[in-house]
Amino acid sequence: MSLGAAGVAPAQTAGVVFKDRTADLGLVSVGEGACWADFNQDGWTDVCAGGVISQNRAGTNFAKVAEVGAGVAADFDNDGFTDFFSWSRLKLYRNDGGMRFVEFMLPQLPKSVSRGAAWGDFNNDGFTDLYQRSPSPSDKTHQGSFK
Ligand SMILES: [Ca+2]
Ligand SMILES: [Ca+2]
Repeated sequence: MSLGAAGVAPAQTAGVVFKDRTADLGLVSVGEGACWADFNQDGWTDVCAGGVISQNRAGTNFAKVAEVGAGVAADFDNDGFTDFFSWSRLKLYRNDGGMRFVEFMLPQLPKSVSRGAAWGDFNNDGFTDLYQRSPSPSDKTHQGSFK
């Protein structure tokens, strides 16, 4: 077996084959970014791709749930349901009980085009904070309860 430049065997060496099943499973693959989370806590990992959150229906296909734009997912209010921040729309969507996403008011955001975001508990208070990336020096970090 030969190893690549990084010392890792290529996928085909291990017999792993990836097949594009995007359209077969009812998904759209346009837009920027994607994320996976079990938004309705049914044990099946759901997906947000092409700006659409889609529910995994027992591994057989996906059903569109909400159009939310490109973004990142995290449970910002610690209720057990994964929420979603759309950096392309500059909106926070609270997951209301599983598969309903309701816009949640954020503090005033910089009036600019966002280029991404990330979640993390930056101040270690147990609440997930939000970092919003923009091309200006007004990058913002929003903390905890968003009050
Ligand atoms: Ca699920
Ligand atoms: Ca939540």
